[in-house]
Amino acid sequence: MPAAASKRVRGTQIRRHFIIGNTACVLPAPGFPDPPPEGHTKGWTVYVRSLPNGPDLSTWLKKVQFKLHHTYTDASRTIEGPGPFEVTETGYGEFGVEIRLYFAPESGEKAVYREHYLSLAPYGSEEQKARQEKENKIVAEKLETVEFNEPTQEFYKSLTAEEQFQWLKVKKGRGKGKKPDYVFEGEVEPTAQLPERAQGGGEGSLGAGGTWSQGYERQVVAQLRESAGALEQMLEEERRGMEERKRKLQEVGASIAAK
Ligand code: SLL
Repeated sequence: MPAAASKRVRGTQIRRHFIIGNTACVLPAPGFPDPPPEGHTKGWTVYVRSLPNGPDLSTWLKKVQFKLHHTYTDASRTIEGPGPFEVTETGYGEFGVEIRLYFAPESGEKAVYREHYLSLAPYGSEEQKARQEKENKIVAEKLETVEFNEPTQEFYKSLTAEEQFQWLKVKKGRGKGKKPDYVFEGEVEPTAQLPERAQGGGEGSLGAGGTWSQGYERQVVAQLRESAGALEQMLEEERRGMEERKRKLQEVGASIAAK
């Protein structure tokens, strides 16, 4: 049962981006049973993860339930915090994994539902497909968001605490009697926001070294706007056609009445 909700921080929203996705490979492959189970041609891992430079999602995510296809024994797999929140399996077919996210008890928030459709086959351009085949690795990820509206005071405290960035730090120079000196790895400043530019893969590229960025987010938004524009145009043409039909109908009506 969730703990009694403490006072809420009025007028405050805290948003968290995170990743839901899967990797897949053709069997046999390292890390999977060899020979594979009868009829199983693919190995895969479905996961819920922090952004590469983002705060640790186990701050707010306490349990994940993955519901697999009913052909699996024990189709419901529950992973407790701090994770890693992932399930690795072998199989032959794609299906939608039902994912339930459970929040920290002090949040007073109800569990939320997400779905991830497993991608087991190469996708994208011919070049991308060729690379996925060569590396025997498919990565299919999407960016997800949760928003905590007026979080409880206790939850707000952990969502704004420094500890959630601890996982991005590497221990350095642990001398005798010295406290470990933590430094951030890589060049990107840790932040709860998406980075301005993608690391590695360049603007708008994902998987294989590319990461989520504000640049990529802008590109997705621009594409959506473009589609909305095209739809609006189609609607406008429909509207014009309708007016035309209406006018003709009236003409017919008028000529019948005149007879
Ligand atoms: C469908 N996409 O249309 C298919 C279902 C089945 C997934 C995919 C093996 C499970 C097992 C497996 O890959 N199941 O043998 O444990 O319904």
